[in-house]
Amino acid sequence: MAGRRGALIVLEGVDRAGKSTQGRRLVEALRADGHCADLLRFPERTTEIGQLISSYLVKEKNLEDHAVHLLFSANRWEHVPSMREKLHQGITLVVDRYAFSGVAFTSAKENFCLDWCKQPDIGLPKPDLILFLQLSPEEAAERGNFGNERYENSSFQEKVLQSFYHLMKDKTLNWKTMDASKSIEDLHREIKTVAEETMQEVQNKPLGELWK
Ligand code: DGP
Ligand code: NA
Ligand code: NA
Repeated sequence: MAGRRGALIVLEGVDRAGKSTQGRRLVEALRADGHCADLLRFPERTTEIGQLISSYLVKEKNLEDHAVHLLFSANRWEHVPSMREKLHQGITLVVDRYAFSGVAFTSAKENFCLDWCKQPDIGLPKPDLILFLQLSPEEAAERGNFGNERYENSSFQEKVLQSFYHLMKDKTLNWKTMDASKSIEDLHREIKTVAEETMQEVQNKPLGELWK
């Protein structure tokens, strides 16, 4: 059936900005309004590649930095066939982290340039909307301590944030910065409004390819 496609909506932002909560709330609200919507998250830890990534994040395993970058990317690529299929069936996908986290986290390490980091994710389905949940390091700190996973420390997260700001300068992508210091409810309402606008706009437009 030729028809309207779903939108690809990505949530990005620093730790504790509320991406996972907002992703869940958005999918619930869209479904309640009669839309078809699914929630995805990356890394998706349940696949074999995802389990490797998970053991790296919980520090059970050490992996070389380039190798781990490629694993995160492979974890996204292994989901592309099902993502494309769902989008073309008219299902909107809400994705908790995507290639932008991939680039921001690896490029925050010593000796990694943004350009190298982008290469393996070139050609992924291009998001129709990227919501950047903005929260200052001070406000994030008020929401509790970091966990014990790799990357969960403030000096690294500050570098990650700078990489995100750099990626957000790309005007070929539809970035929207959202103030994540608002209440869960207020932020949810704003996110739902922009998500619905995007779903309307893209339904007859082809899905793009990222960074191509
Ligand atoms: P989360 O499950 O959303 O808390 O993400 C796990 C951690 O992995 C988090 O610190 C962000 C980081 N991360 C997510 N995607 C990537 C990626 O593609 N590359 C790297 N290096 N780190 C990532
Ligand atoms: Na985390
Ligand atoms: Na994630």
